[in-house]
Amino acid sequence: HVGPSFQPTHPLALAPVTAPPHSVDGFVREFLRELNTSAGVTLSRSTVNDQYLSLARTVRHYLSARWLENTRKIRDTKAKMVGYLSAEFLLGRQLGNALLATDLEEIADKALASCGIDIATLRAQEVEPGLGNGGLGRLAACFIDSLATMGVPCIGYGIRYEYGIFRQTFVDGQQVEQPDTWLTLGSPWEFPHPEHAVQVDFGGHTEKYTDTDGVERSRWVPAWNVLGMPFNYMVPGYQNGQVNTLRLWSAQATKAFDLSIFNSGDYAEAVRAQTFAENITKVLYPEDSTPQGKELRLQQQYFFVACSIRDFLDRFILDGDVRSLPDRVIFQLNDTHPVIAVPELMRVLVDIEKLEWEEAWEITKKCFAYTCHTLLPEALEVWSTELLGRLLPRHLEIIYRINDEFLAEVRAAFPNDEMRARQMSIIAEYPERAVRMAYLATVAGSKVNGVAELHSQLLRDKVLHDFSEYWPEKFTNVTNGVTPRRFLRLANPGLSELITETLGTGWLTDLERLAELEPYAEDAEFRAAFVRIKAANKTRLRRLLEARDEVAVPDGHLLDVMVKRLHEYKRQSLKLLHIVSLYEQIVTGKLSADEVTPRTFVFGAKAAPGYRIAKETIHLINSVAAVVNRDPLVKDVLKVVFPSNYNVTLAETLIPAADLSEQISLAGKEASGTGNMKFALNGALTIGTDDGANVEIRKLVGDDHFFLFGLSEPEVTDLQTAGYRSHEFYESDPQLKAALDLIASGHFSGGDRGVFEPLVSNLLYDDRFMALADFRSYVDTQAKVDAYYADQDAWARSAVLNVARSGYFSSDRSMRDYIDRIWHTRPLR
Ligand code: GL4
Repeated sequence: HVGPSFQPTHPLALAPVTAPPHSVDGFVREFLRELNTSAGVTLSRSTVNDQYLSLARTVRHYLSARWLENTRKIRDTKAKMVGYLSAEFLLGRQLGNALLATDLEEIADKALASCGIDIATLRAQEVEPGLGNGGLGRLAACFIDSLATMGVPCIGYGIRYEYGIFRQTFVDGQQVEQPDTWLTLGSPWEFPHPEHAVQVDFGGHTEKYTDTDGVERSRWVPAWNVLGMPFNYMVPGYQNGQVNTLRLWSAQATKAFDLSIFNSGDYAEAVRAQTFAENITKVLYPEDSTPQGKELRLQQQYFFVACSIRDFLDRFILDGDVRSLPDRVIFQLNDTHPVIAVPELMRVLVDIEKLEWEEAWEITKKCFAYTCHTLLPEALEVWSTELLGRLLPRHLEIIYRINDEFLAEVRAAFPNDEMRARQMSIIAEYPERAVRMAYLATVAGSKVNGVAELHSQLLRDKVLHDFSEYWPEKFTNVTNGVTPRRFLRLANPGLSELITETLGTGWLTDLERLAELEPYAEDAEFRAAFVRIKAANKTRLRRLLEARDEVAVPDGHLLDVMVKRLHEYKRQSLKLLHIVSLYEQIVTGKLSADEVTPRTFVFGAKAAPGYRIAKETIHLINSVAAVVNRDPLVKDVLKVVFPSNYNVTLAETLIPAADLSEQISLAGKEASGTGNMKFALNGALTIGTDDGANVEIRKLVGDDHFFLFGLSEPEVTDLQTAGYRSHEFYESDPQLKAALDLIASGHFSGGDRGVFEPLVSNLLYDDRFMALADFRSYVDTQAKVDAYYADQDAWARSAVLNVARSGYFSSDRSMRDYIDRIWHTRPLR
């Protein structure tokens, strides 16, 4: 179904398309043509949306020639590719990145200005594709940006959710979720390819049969199917003429499916069937670090990997030699969501391509590698065999056989150790019989990696201990990174310009060169320039929040920012206790307002819609904000700001303005964090625990420029073993007691003690994430922050050093590590 290849006769058709001229006039012409022919309007009658769509399509034209060329080259040279399988790609807005990649920023500015249009208005029109929850999805987007920039062939495979992460609003301080209708005003960045639709089967049963060669085989007799429709997105490298592909799948009803029902005359039933099929990619599960366990979720997972594997074979293995697959691709499993790809590839190789099981298994093991992104035991995905067997009966059979053979190996290696075999089984028996997807990924993957040094160590020591003992060489670490194109160059043009003035060009694709800024930390003039940029970024943020949320951010405050998903382990409540405590001390006269450093506390966080405590925490933050912000006693020193709907777009304005980055998870719980890197790179100082990548940030920027606090991971484990009673911390620390009591008293809930009672009780009698145990250390360290901030010069020095020493956290470096340790792929050319 790729379509006939034919010999074009027109000379123009022989050469690939060329990009429009890189000039203001060329750009204007192209833009007006788009406006007239695609949008079908004249400039004078066009809306902002018409103009935005036409601008996006114009920029697209500059990329497509390179894209087609790149894809052809990958096919012709049979280069080994990375197949990045991810249920989430949290891309953020595309326009700015595309303009940067094509070096069209100035030209587009001038071109639009000459048409009487302010490009900023059009940029603001773009709705970001929120096809992810948080760090995991954003990481995937950073990785594909880096691979394109490094010229490494990669195809990202994922899901084109019709509704991405919900739009968060607050009603009376409580989170209300609204659908994210990101597609309604047009989606100029995607190329749909209905002719490449792939059929995906579900349900039914398996049966044994004797094949024509006399071999006894299993086959799947599915009960229903849907179509996977691909939408391509260009992934441009930074000014290098490389463009990779992101292919997202959308579910549609198959013709055969509804036609038969139509023929039977049941129109309503036919339409219902269509809706049923399309439901598969309707909505992103707004769950982060907690698996949903819902049937539709498994359907999504199988749907996109089945499409992707079929697609890869059809498009890149043109000679049909599936044995060459390991030379052509390594599929990276972004957490366990795509792990059903393992039995799917086995099924394709054994049932369809008729390879022997052993050979198929050897191929499969070479084609996959697995990244684990969490340590929370409750976040590790398991699928009940009941559900899996019902939806994917053949896959369950295959998983059983993989497990049988694996356990036979384990038993041979450790005779008389049945306990070990049971612990390592891919099939869990309690509380129900279920497939442990992380174990399946570990058994099948050529490599298993964690996402920061501490996390990888804990994976080896705890979560996957038996496996790391059995296959020590399988385990490795790759510390996460972030793309400096989006999170420094686009988000912080002022700082980027200062860096370029100081170091020349080239640093943006070689971020370790930021180290050359070190000496400038001692340069008063450079520091002054840095401080001016920070102030300008704060002004930019102030204007945005005023327009976006109608909140006023005071001038001259220390800007303290905590932005990330709302989760107990991340401990927004610890931050909140600090604020309440300061407030309580000031209003009771224990602390004089002019003793505290004026601060604005900014939160940004979405809670999973079904996560009660998280939603109550949001309510409490908003309620504290309401009281604190209107109390004249703290008017000039404390302000709490919680803009709703934190997303990539808001992050791009918030992070460059921050002075202090809050990375305060309980040690051992945050696998890596990536926001922590973005803040450091933009010159915020971190207050943080020894957790995730904080450990590496602190090592690199130095203890003098990082505010460490709290229990270490081994201390957490010890305290847990000894028996943690949060109540004791409450009883023994009057400051903590006063803060909690104030919340419990109903002070922030109009006198109603019931509203936040569950939250307070949870902290007092459970406190799984030891917020109370770390309170003392946290507030003492915050006092050090205040004192240090009083010395503006010292603070600026530290901020500059944070920038200079964060080059390691470029996702380009992460990609090099994946290539060296896991993928062994090479750049094109
Ligand atoms: C996460 C981790 O929680 C986060 O620490 C990490 O930075 C990110 C990318 O590796 O992956 N895991 C899940 S689940 N969601 C995340 O954001």
